[in-house]
Amino acid sequence: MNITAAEVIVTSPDRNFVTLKLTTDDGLVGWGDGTLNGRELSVASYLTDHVVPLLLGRDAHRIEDTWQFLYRSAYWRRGPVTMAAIAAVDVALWDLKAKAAGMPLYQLLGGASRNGLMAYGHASGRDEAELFDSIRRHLDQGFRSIRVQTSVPGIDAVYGVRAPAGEEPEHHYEPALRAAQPMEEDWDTRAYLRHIPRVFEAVRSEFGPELPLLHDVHHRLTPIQAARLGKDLEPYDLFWMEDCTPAENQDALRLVRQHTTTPLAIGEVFNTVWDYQTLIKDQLIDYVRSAVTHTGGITAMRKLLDYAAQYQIKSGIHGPTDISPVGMAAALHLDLAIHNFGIQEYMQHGDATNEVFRQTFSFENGYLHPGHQPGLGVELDEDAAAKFPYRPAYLPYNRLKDGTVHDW
Ligand code: CS2
Ligand code: MG
Repeated sequence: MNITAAEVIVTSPDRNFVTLKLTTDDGLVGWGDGTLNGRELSVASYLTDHVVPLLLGRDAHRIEDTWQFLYRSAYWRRGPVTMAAIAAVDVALWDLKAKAAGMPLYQLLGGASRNGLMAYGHASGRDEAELFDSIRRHLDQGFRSIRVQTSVPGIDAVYGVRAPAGEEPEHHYEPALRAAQPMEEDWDTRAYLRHIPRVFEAVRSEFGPELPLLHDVHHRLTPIQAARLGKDLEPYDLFWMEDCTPAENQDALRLVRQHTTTPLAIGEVFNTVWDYQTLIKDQLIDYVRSAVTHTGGITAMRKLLDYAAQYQIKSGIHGPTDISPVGMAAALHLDLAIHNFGIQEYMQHGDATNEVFRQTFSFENGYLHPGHQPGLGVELDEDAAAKFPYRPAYLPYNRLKDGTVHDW
């Protein structure tokens, strides 16, 4: 099964996606996701200019060897662009191998370890009423676990808080602004730390003790501030507190850990197992948040999650809309096969994205399943993709009241 063609497709149905298409001499086609939100074209170039020429003529069955070849031969290891490009190749090769075997990919990873994958959805609101409505809408859609983000009095624009249904179609909420410049938001840590525990107190008293609740801090706190928030949230029994400090300093989590029993999740901006070395070995976290798409694909994620399993640390694979349905399907197959599955993020894609990426995964009663088609179960419709050309888009960023750029 030799690779005869490799092509990079950039399309922007609801947002930008970078997809690798591999074709073999058996006539099979495999798909891989290399989308890096706000920096998409760098991965497209890395693939087209530097990886595609190396793939032609290679045996598509040699997944591990291809991974090691791309990782080690480049000399320049790690980094989001490199690892997203390697992920695109790796996932496309797994798609091909599973199609050649005539099996859904999870079968090649050891078979199903469970019947379905508990997913969490994103509820948010500018005030309590909007937030409660959003939580109810998610419960009606079947979600059994909910991430809670709200506006904060004293802060004008908080990332992750969408306009209510009616003002903005829920499925079309996209955090990256399609514009030539990133949008500026503001930030006030003391206002945030005062407000968030009150929000969770209100949500618990309205929705009861059972509902798993999650919260994303988006890397905005110092270790001692994160420790305080974790402590203040303990009465509300969170499923996790995500990305509480900037991700570069693994030791920051040690201080947080010493002060709170609120479970910790981190890693959506990580690229390799090395970013987790201390966090996992010293048991400073509870959930691994990496995306298959940003961490070198299934080959690398499997090893990372097996390492985490030795320390009772579970998966919480990143699944925002900037992961394409191809990257999402890769996550679902891996989730189904591993023993230490924790939860899967599921932020539904818009209609245009679903038109470009034909999918077989299902969401029923709060549980995702990758489906039973051979391979990943996602096929890109190239005619549909061609209708949506690339448009520059940037994530917002934030500044303190005095104008200082603050941590994401
Ligand atoms: C978020 C993401 O899903 C999450 O947990 O942190 O929305 C994240 O901001 C984006 O994926 C960035 O591209
Ligand atoms: Mg996050």
